[in-house]
Amino acid sequence: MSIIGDIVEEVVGDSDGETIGDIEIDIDLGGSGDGGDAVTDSGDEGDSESGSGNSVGGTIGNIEVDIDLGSSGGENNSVTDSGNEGNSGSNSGNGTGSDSNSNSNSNSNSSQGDSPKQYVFEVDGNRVTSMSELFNGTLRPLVIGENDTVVVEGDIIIHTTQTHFGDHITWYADSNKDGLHTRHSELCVVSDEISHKPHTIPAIIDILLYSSTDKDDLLAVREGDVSFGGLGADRFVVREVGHLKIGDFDSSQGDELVFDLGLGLTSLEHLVSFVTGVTYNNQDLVVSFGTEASVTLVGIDINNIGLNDIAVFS
Ligand SMILES: [Ca+2]
Ligand SMILES: [Ca+2]
Ligand SMILES: [Ca+2]
Repeated sequence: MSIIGDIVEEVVGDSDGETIGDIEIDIDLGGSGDGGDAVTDSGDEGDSESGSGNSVGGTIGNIEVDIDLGSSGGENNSVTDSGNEGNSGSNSGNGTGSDSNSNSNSNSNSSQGDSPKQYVFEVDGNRVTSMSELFNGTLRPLVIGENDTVVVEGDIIIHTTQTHFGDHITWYADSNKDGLHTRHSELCVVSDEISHKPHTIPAIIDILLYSSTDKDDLLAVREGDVSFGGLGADRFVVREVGHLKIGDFDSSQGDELVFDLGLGLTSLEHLVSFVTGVTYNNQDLVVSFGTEASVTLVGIDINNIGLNDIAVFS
């Protein structure tokens, strides 16, 4: 079954707070290194494989992760991060992309590059009659379903979707008025009237932004946009199963990766149990969850990020 199926089954099935049994992930990506960089992220003994190449090992509760990153390391560097201690690594100005988040529409047609995903709306009065997204230079129609309401309010497009927890609202803006909108912010409005299983509704009920400031931001991480936090302790909130990318994650600033999917994830261990692969190439860390989902942290120092930079709410 696919990873998504697993997650859905976990939520829809008999997930009454059951604990995950012993789960061991041991992935060797076949590196050609002759030394191992052992990064141990817990007080417990990791599963110390003898494979060559760089490896990340850790034990989280009953779950062991021992992943061979397969890069061509030379000498043995051992970094131990004990439990919940902060990562105290020195960060040498990892400024990747921190200046490119000005939310200006570049009119680029690329949906996969660093420019934000762009949308086109057809409007009749205050009502949006159709919406599409620009993908590889062509407009791809998006369905406005019976659970969707899309309206115009001034210069802003407001898209409200009724969900199992209440309303999800996305605001779109076209600051340079070229007819191409980008996502500005989003909000989950959790209904009081519906009873929910724990962890199946979003925990964060504040507005998430799609562009950053130099202060501490709460940012949406969505497929198609590269999320930038800029300066400050930013919380990158994952709300979507998809291929996600963060352009300037910086643990030393207090940045945090937050999973708030509403899919029934109960803990960090639970999330880790769905990890199928980790790669670290050219300072990009890619964590895969099957073929349908991944999180890429661009330009990070592997020694300066740990499991304590991640929070799991739902
Ligand atoms: Ca625009
Ligand atoms: Ca910020
Ligand atoms: Ca930051």
